[in-house]
Amino acid sequence: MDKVSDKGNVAPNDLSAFWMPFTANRQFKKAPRMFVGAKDMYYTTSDGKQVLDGTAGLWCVNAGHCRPKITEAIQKQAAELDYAPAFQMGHPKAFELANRLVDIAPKGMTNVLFTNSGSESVETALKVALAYHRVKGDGARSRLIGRERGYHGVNFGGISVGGIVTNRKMFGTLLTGVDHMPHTHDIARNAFTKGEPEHGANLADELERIVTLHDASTIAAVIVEPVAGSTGVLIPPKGYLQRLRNICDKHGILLIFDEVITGFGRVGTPFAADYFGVTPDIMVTAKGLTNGVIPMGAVFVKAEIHDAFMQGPEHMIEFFHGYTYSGNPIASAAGLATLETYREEGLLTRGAELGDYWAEALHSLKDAPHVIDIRNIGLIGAIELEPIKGEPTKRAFSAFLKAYDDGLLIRTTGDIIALSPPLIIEKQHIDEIVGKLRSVLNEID
Ligand code: PXG
Ligand code: PLP
Repeated sequence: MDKVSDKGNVAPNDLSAFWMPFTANRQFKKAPRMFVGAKDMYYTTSDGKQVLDGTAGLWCVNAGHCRPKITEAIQKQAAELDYAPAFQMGHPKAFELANRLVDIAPKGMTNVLFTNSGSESVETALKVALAYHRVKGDGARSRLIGRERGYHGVNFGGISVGGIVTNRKMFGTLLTGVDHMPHTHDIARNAFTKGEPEHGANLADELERIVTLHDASTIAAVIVEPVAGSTGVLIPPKGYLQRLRNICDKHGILLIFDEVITGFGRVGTPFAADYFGVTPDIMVTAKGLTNGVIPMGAVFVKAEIHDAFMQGPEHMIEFFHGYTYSGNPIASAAGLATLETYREEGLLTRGAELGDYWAEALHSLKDAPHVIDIRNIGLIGAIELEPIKGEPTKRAFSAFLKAYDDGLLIRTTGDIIALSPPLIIEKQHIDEIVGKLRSVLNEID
């Protein structure tokens, strides 16, 4: 294949070898979209264009791009201690990062396991939940409950509890002993709601139905995204998460929040658990932990869970799980510098300050062509489009391509446009996003 661009000196000249993730490979390779640089709110393309980042990369660059403190921390760490074995050895920054994370975590979450991605964090959380019941002598609790339209990464545990048919159907029987609750998306009753929708808290009672079917003594954990991101920003109905918490408490079931997207300020509080006032037993994070710059995830657990494992002879490994790169020094340094940047700039609560402006701006698109719903929470937004008859996803994908041409990066899933800009966003960028979206919606079929 031909060289992509004469100007972009880092653009590769052969695109065939890289089998790209979650990408229409053939379409992309015919008309590639390449980023070669980034600063704060903008990307630079290989043909020298500026593109406003409406999605914080993939929901991860919460502090904006190429932030000096993070860059310097990575450079320094790479020169000082590049790698330390993760098993039976340590290095100070991993411990320091775990402490700083516990400082900002919901009260009661006292321990952290490190991973390298959201998908690995999910697998880790599910394994902790299953093993916790075992160490407590309650090993019959082996069922896992997820939810329709849930996204929990792409590994086997995650797609088993996940609720996206395209991510599941190719891969056989998956984990057994998994059930799914219904999703909470209800446009008929909740369209154009700002923040949490009124209708649907009763859907949490479906968990009671599942408990009645299998008996609580067989159920280990329930995993949900507090706000489902990947399947198009599904905001929980008022009272729904509290109801899930109550049912889990009643039956001794662990509640896992997958905060890979909602963590680190996305909804205007450090974690969605803070926003909704509901604390899970286990909390799954990644993405914003290192501002997306170095792969890293973290799984938070309550003291009771951690402490349950700390028994038996002291020379014995307490939990047979971990990754070569758990708490990697450079990732740990990036995480510390990221948390420092969030703290200095108040980014973990900036979504609350800007949330109203963001909501009004997005909802001003209510009368634009094709729009059937708009929803928002913190600095997340979604615009749902009427699908073209017989050609689902096509309209939103055209919007994505048109927006990119116009200098705006959006994400689409199905016929939903999802927005999640870096938390350093200013009002003028919000106006730019909405202005560009209006012209995109006016122009697409
Ligand atoms: N859980 C949740 C809730 C996520 O959103 C993962 C787990 C998996 O994380 P990793 O790091 O393994 O990708 C995610 C990731 C999108 C999009 O645009 C969403 C994700 C990733 C890429 C794109 O919807 N979410
Ligand atoms: N496969 C093989 C052959 C390995 O030796 C290892 C780790 O030692 C793994 C997979 C797991 O790799 P990671 O620890 O990076 O997840």
